[in-house]
Amino acid sequence: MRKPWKMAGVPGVFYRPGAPAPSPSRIHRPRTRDDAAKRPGKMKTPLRLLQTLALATTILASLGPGATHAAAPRTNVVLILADDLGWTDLHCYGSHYYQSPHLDQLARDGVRFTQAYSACTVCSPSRAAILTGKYPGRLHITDWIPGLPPENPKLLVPDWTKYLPLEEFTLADALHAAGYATASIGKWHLGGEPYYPDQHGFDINVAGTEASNPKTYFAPYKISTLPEGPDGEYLTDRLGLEAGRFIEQHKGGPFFLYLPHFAVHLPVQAKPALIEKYRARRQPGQKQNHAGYAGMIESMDETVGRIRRKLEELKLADHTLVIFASDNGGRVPTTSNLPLRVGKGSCYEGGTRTPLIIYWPGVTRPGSVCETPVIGMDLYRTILEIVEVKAGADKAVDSLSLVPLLRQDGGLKRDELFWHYPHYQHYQLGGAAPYGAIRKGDFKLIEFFDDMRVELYNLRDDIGEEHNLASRMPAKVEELRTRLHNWRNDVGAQMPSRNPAYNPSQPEHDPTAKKKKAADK
Ligand SMILES: [Ca+2]
Repeated sequence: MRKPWKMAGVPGVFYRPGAPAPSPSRIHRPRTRDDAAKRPGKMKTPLRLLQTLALATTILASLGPGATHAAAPRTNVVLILADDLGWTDLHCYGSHYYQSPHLDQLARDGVRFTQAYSACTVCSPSRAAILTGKYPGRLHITDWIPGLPPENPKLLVPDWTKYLPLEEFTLADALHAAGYATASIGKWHLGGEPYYPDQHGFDINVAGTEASNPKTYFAPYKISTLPEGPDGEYLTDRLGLEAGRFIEQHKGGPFFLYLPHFAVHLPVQAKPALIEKYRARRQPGQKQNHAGYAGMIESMDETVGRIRRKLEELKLADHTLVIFASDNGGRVPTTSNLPLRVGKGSCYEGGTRTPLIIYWPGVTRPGSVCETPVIGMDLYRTILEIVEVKAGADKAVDSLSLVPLLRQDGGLKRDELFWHYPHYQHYQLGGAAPYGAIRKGDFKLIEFFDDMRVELYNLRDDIGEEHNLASRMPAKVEELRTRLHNWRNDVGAQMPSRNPAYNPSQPEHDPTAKKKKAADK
């Protein structure tokens, strides 16, 4: 029988939402020699059991109304982030080539969002946005770190921030302060060692560094924050194992597991058996047909299955929130994001529309689909509201809780989203020149900073952004452009400047220089 003063040591038992967990001293009646004399020894009899339960009830009552539901375990959080996984890269999002049975199951259990966006078309800004609940434009973290400017650009990129400042109060900081064990297992890419996850509210950092991708997915990895695995071990499998280990160690809860996979970022390297499997699945005319990439998706999907099995085994599944997202659109031509236009690094939907699946046990209706536009920052307030931790009004200012959508009892008080990318993606197929964009209702306006031209699309009728309506709808252009400019002023977004050394007789960049190639295995 657990003694009442030991119950205080069980995280969450006496927790009240919005307040720190009471210290053991608050409920631990000091033991005296007199007490010891009265104590009849080990509590074996039903009478002693009833007496102990009565005492526990009295203690709970003394803690006030917030403690009445305190016996329920606090909700754990598992946030799995894929890298560069495109909108149609899962079977449950329409792929007929890639297989993702565990994520498909997660979608059957929870809510699948069809208009979820990343806050940026590349890695670091999107991750910073999720972790801070702020737009990249506000953070001044607007490109992947450190970025790669072209040789002869018309515009010079602003002096942007190449790390996640320690002053930022991250999602992990918030959960850690509320008593959560916190782990970042996987890619970080938000600055060097002074800005690693352990400086941002995470108790544990496994494999997180300033690097944008692993040199190789097969051990030896040579990642300074990851103890080396046996030769040939596969990195995605390893991260899944580390995640399982963390859950096991913190099964008493509550915990926050942030699992930002390196997959499916370059280099494209999959396990040989999976490459063989997907080579055999190729059909003529398929837009998605990269066997190595398919194998990477399957391995990542398998970690989702392993984690969910672990949660079941440990009887944690009914109070563990599971979220799956991607940090930007799929890279072309490795994959195809059709019907969306191009992919990662572009200003079009292929660059920022991503999968998002949320499973909140007991709340989300199995197999639901949500078509409301949402964005990466929203995860911050969504998670905190679900786990009943308050976020101050000055925190996560660009984040909106998705709880009304998850409960299906309301909408969002917002009909516009913004993107700000004062950089170049000259090395990416279909990549962007400096731009800003707004989506308001069904319309999306893109403004290109080199000459301030605009493009306007109606996404409801034209999801592939093939028909630029700007010349036909000047009033709509003006409305959205004014809103976009006002937003930029409000958040203090940095703009690029004219490059006095720009040579118009030369191309802005040499397309063959520093070209990134996928290793087609
Ligand atoms: Ca990425």
